[in-house]
Amino acid sequence: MVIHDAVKRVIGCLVGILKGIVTCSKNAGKENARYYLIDPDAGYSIMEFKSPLVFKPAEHIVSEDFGDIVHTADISDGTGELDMLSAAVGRNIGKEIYGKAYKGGVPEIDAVTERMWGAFRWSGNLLLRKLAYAAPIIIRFHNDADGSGGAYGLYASLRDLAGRVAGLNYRHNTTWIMNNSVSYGAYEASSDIMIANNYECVEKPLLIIIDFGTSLESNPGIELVKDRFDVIWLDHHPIVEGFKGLDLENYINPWNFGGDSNYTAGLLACTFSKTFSRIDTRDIENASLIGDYSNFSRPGDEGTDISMILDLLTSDMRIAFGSATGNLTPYEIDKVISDSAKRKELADFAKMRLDEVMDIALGSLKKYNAEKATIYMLDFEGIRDEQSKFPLPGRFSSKLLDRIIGMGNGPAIVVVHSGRYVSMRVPRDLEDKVDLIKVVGSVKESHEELIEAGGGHRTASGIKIADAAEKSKVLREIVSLLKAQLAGSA
Ligand SMILES: [Mn+2]
Repeated sequence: MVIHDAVKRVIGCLVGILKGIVTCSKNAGKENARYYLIDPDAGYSIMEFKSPLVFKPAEHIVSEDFGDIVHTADISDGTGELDMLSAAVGRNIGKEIYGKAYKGGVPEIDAVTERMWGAFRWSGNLLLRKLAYAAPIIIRFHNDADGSGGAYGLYASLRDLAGRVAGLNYRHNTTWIMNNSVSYGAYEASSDIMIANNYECVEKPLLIIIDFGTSLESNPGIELVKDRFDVIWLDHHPIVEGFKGLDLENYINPWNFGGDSNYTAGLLACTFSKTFSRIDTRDIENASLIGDYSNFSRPGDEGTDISMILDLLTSDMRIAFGSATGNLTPYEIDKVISDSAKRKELADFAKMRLDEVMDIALGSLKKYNAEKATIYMLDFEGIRDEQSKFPLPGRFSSKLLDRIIGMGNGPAIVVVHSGRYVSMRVPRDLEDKVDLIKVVGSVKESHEELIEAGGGHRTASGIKIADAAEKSKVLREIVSLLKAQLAGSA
């Protein structure tokens, strides 16, 4: 290798040799600076080192003192070598991507997977390229069993990949963020941009979204990140007209491939991961399917306890970890799931707590008679333990509907509200009469200033009210819209 216009930066002594092209830096110039480098002559394995010297992406360096901390280096412009490096990385990544679509054995799921496989492979390639260059990767997932299950499935698959291929290590610059709302707004986008600003890289940073954001409230966030990041958006919510995420290159939603919300985001993330890892994630998939009441769920089967645990952990980490830390990551989930004693303890606790809250709730319901169904309303505030957020109203409303229907008093719809949040659930056999997406749409239209956000599925939706003082107005409106739909007059 010939070094053109070589510059030498010297401040230290000589130990060994490190050479290659700088692909990425974190906190360059600061005390905790880290650099990532690929030596094209040594395959595509990334190397991490610290240095008080400042290196720019694409610089070709030959260091003579590689002892972890680089103090001396010959530096040349490696821009011309980047294309060759990129091609080599592409070839190596290609070997890790499975050509044939994964089959889990459920024909309806496998048919949708087959149609998505091309999109999965494209996105899988993109993810592995980011790993190869140690580019920053931000993974945001919805804070429920489905979203966190998806993140955990992806994590487990990435861990498997890293164990097999040294150059593709997710640990370098990956950030996991639990998203406490269903939209990807300007706030989320701005904080992701701030994270990415700590890095300088020859590759764009990557943003992965799991199980949220397919509504208009995400448009401002998408506008902010669409040029700054590559984005892989995995969701299964019905797509709202005017949603700008559809223009993203890697927007994958089963609704666009002949599937629907039953193909949950957790299942989607696990199956996407099958492009580069074939570890068994069926228990996590089932946890996600149970969490989102999918037709494909197998309650009682392996993963049932994981679903319950994920419900608990995403609502309240304090119970499991004894601290008030807010951000749940797959590392914490893994600590619980892989410890069988802890796993059983938490699943039992969650079940006990849920039964307790259910008993109180059943004694606190309001009832509204409508044609063909009864509408049940629950003020959830004060029913839960003040200290614990478990169960969250959205999750609880699904379980409440199940229980009420199980009591055999005929068709039912539930509306659970807590603070500024309203959660609604409709059973599948009323699906052709009631459409919650329309209910939410009408409420947004008639009370635009009162609604901060709203959306969801046909049979499961939520609304966030801007001012809690106006909640009764919104609740009255919801009940009258539901009655009208049930009567067939809306
Ligand atoms: Mn979901």
